[in-house]
Amino acid sequence: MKKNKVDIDIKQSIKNIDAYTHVRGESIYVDDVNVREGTLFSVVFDSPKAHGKIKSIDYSKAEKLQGVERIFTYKDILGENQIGGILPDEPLFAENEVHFWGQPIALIVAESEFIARQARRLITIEIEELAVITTCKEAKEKDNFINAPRSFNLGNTEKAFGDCDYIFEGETFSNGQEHLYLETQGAYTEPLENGNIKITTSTQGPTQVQKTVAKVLGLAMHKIEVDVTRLGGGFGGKEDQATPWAVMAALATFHLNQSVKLILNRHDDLRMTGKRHPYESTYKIGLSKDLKILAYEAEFLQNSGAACDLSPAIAERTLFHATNSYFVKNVKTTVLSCKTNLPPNTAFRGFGGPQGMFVIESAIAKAANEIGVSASEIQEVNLLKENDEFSYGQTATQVEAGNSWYSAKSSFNFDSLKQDVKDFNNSTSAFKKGIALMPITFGISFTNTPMNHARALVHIYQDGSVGISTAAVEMGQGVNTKMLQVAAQVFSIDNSKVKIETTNTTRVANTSPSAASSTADLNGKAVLKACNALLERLKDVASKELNTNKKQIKIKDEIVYMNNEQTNLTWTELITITMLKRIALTENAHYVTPIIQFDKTKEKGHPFAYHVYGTAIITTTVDCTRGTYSFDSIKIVHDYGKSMSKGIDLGQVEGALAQGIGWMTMEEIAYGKDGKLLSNALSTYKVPDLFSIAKTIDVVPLETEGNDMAILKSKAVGEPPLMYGIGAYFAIQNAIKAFNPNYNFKFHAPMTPEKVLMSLYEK
Ligand code: LUZ
Ligand code: MOS
Repeated sequence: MKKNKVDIDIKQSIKNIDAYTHVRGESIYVDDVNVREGTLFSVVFDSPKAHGKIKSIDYSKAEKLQGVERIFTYKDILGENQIGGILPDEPLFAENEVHFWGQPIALIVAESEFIARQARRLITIEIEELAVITTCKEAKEKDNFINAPRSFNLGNTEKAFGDCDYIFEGETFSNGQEHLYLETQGAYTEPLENGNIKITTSTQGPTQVQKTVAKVLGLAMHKIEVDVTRLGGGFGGKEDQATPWAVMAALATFHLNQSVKLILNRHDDLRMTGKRHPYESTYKIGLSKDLKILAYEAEFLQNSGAACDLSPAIAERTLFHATNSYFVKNVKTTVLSCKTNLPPNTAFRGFGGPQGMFVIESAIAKAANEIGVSASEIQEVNLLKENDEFSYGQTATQVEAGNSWYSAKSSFNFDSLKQDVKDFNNSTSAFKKGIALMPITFGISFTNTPMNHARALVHIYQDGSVGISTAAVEMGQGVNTKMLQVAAQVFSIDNSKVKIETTNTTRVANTSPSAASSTADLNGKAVLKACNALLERLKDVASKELNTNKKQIKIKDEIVYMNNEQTNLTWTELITITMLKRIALTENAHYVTPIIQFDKTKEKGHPFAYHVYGTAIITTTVDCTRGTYSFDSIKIVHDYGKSMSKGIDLGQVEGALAQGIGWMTMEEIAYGKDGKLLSNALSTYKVPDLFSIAKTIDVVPLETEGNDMAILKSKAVGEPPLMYGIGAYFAIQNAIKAFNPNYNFKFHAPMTPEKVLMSLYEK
């Protein structure tokens, strides 16, 4: 095997094109937009109870407050009071009932946000309380589901369990996770002539906003223009849940014919928005003597919250990733989307995949502990191989599960790391170390096949500069930089000649949200297609101009070459000539992912363009007096394909890793039995900081051919590395076990210091 010790040279790779304005504080977010004179400001009045009937609401005092313009409720909606994307089960404003604490009831519009907030305190509401459900177990007992269960099956588990030498069963819990985008949800809406409305907002899904505003306001979609410059973070939290705020502001603009701003403050955002879905799951795993997993069953209870949102799609991805990087011949997995009185939970980096992977990793850890081997032995013998079948029918090809695993073990000398941990544990008692390996396999494409499309609109202006519009939303992940690279590379022009325009529904329409790690692939391929079409056109013009065959023409570094020899014709001159010949310098391209399909009636198909692989080795040290822990090192071999933007991709790996570790170890969302969010501030909700991650992080690219379905063979990188964080959970478990031989492995994430301390001294 090749040695993969190729360090990323960030200096060599392109800088994120937003870096300059970011560090100078000049990047524009929704709250930075220059507002028009007379702009009004608004706050949302939300439910102070998790479940009940609204008996009465008194707005009169609030309405009389000086500076309050108007209060909008469901009664002001001329279209449909409905924002549900998959199922129509979510009103914009509650009518007669409330289903979660923080559910929007009204929008208060005033001369200033301060006045709107004062007015909110003057509203009184009387609610007849109904029983509150916060857990999946309760919802299941009461048959409270969002939709019908889904099951993915392969082989025959019942029969296979009969052949197993070992069978283990257990329960797991993984908690939700707050997105904590730096930029909270918000929108700024402006009236245009003839009742048209322009919306500037922080959404991953501009079309979803446009469509929903049109539906709620009872207008045609062409009356609504949505514009997105960039997001201060999304992480899935703005795939669907950026929509309601834009709709509310647009509703006010529609009625008042004035500009309206709505920016949630952090408390309001934390309380009113949904998060990663908590899961309560059970598993049964069967192995042979030689540690092959012969059968695996799991039932996933997803805490969907009070409305559907994206829950069914997220539940589906849990099933897609239920066996992570392993080939299991007999699989039976079921997911139930449980309706509870929490805010509707939503997309979050990984989209249900991490929740599924945590369960099989728990099952493996449990089996290893009971059998008396290390988990890595079980992991290793079950790794996915070429042509293995996933439970959903897709055949695994270009598999890098084994490659990344063995590369990680050899590049980082796993055996000696393991020995170091052992030696350390033998020599100290107040501190213990733990080590774990975490392989990942993540499918790339929206699992809902019709969503896998994108468009690009490319203008070459007559001075030779280029403007590009796509459906891609920049949310810090660097997608605009990648789009720029594609165009600059195809035309062979300087990066400074290319501008990436805002994401706007009048320039690129009917778009899928920027999500599923697929944005650079889908939009990049569209840019590639448009630029290639323009290039062909330009080569035609050049060949005529130079009296030669088009095949002899090449453009390199803004110079036209003929037979590989430099000519006097420059890029800019060629553009001028093309313009004078009245040939179009604009192209619009549409890209759809080929091959993919999925049949939900059979639960079989080929849903993913390709998979991303990798393996992490995580080492932790637990302070056995305090229950605190730190991570000594995280060493990763990651499958980037042929990375086109190494610095950006490394940033994605590091950021996702931090977020995964946060989810697994410290971020503890807490709701009271009454459905009130208790972890409602950063004083009670701890997210990773610089010290929480690891003293050293090494990320080594796996040298592979890349994949043709990936943009320039540079594989999707947004979500997959989050799941390396799952290894942190198991490293901690192993350290606890080294201290307390009586410890019974628990699979209840996050593994907070409090839980670690209890576990260290458990009898
Ligand atoms: N969003 C979505 C996603 O709508 N469909 C998906 O398959 C998906 N996967 C990951 C993240 N967001
Ligand atoms: Mo998503 S979790 O918005 O890619």
